[in-house]
Amino acid sequence: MTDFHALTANPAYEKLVSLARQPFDLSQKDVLNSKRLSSYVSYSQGWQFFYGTQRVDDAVLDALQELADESRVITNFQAMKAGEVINRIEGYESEERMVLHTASRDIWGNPAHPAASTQAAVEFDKLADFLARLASGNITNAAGKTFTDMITVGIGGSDLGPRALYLALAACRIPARQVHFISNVDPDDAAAVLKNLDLSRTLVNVVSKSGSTLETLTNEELVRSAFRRAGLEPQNHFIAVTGKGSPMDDPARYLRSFYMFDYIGGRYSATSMVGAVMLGFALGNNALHEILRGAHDIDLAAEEPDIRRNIPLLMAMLGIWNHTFLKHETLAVLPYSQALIRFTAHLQQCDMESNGKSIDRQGNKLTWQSGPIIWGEPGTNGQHAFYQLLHQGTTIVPVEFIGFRHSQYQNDLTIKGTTSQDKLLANLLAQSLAMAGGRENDNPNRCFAGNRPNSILLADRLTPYAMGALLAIYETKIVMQGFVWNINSFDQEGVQLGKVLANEIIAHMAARHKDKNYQGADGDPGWLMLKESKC
Ligand code: G6Q
Repeated sequence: MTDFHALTANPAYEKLVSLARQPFDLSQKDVLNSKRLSSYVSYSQGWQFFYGTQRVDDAVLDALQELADESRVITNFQAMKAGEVINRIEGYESEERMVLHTASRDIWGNPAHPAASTQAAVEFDKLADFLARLASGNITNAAGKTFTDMITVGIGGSDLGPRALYLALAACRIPARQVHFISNVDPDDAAAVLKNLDLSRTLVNVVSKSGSTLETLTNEELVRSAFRRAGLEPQNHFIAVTGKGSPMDDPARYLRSFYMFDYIGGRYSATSMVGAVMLGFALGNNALHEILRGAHDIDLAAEEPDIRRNIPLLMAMLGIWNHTFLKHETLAVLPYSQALIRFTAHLQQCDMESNGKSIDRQGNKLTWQSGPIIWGEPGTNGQHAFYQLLHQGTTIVPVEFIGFRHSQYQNDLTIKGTTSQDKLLANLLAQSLAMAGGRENDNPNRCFAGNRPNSILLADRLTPYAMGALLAIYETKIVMQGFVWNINSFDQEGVQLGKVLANEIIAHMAARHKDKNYQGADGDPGWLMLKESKC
C-alpha cells in the first residue's frame, strides 16, 4: 500500500533544515582523505558510486535515511512495481494509471506484476521472431535484399531515451546496420536523413504511444511520400510501435505492429517496444536482452531500504539534500564518455518532465522545491566550455559525473606513458576533487573556493548490461525523488497548453492558405501573433 504525504510532515525534514545551516565543509584541510573517500562508496550491478565529494557527513546521511524511511520510498516503489494506480492527483481529474515501466524488463519469472510482464513478453517474442526473420533473409525488400538501415520517427519519450541508448551502444552495432532518427517537425530534420539513404533497403520504425502526435504523424507522411516517389510500397517497409487501439493501430498499413501500454509513460519507455524494436535491429536480440537484464537487476536492487547500499535511493536523497535543503537550483550530469552524448538530454526530459511540478499529489501548491534543472555535456569537451562557471561562478551547480575504466572500442594508444582512456579518467577524477576541495591562492582570481558538491558513477565499460543498469538507476532516482517530494512524476499536463495554442495557430494558417482574404477571429491572440509576425 502506498503512503504519500507532505515532505514537511516528516520529522526528518526539520532535522535536515537545521543540518543544512552548516553543511559539511569539503574545503577543510585533508578532509578528502582515503578514509572518507573509501567509506563513502556504494556498489551495485557493476557500478560504483563515489559520494565522498558531497557535502554530507554521517549525521546528514542518517537524517536522509530517516527521510527516506518516513517518506515510505521503498514500500511506495514496491507498490508501483506491483501495479498500484499512482499516476494520479487525488480528488481531481487525472490520468489514473498504473506505472509499470519496470514490467517491460521483468520477464524472467516471478514478476512483480504478472499480467503486465506477460504483455511485455508477448511483444518481445514477436520482436525476436521478426529479428530472426530479418537475419535469415525470410523478410527482405521487394528485390529480395536484406534491410541495412532503419529510420526511427518519434519525438519526446519516443525518441530521446531510445536515441541515447543507440548512440551509447553504437560500438556494439551489427556491422551492416545503421539507425537514423527523425523527430523535429522542422522539415530539414527529415530532409537531412532522407538525403543519402537507399530507401529500398530501409525500414521505417514509427513510434508513437498515442498515435496522434503532430510531429510524428507529419514526419511519417513525409517519409511515406518519399518512399512512394522512389516507387516503393510503404507497407513493406514501415513498422508501427504504438498503444493498443491508438489511431496508428492499423496493422494493414505496416509490415509489423508492436505495442506498448498506457501504464508505461513515454519518458520511461526506452526498455519497452519503444526502444526495443530499434535496439533489436541495431544490436541484435541478445544485446537487447542484456540491456533489459541490467535494468531489471537495478529494479530489484533498488528495493534495498539502506540508502548506503542502494545507489538510486542514495542518489535520490543526495539530490534532495542539494536541491531542497542546500537550495542549489540546477544539476549538471557530465558523462566522461562520448557515447553518452545524448544521455543527459534523455535525463533532462525524464527528470524535468517528471519532477517539474508545483502541486502535490493532493492538488495543493508545493511549499518546497521540486525537481532541479538538468543539463550537461560530455567531458572533457565541457571542460573547455562551461566549467569556468562550475569552478568559480557565483552559482553552485552540483555535478553527477559518469565514467568508465575502459573504452568501448579499445582502439587506444599510449602517448607519453598513458592511454587516451587514462587521460579521460584522470580528468574526471581531477574535476571532482577540484570542485570539492578547491585550492587557496593569494591571487583572488586564481582562488578556487571548492565546496561544490559532486559524485561519480563509475563502471568498467559501457556494455549493454551497464547501459541498462545506468538507465534504470536514473529512472528510479527520479521516481524516488518524486515520492519524497510528494508529487506525481508520471503526468505532463504542463506541455498541453502550448500544444493547444499551436493547433489554434495551425488552424488559422490552414484557413489562410485556403482563402487569402481570411481575417481570423477578432481578439484571438493566436491570430494576432500570426498576422503580426507576417508568416
Ligand atoms: C513523455 C511524454 C512525451 C511523449 C511525446 C511523444 O513522457 O509523454 O514526451 O513521449 O509527446 O508522444 P507519443 O509517443 O504519443 O507520440
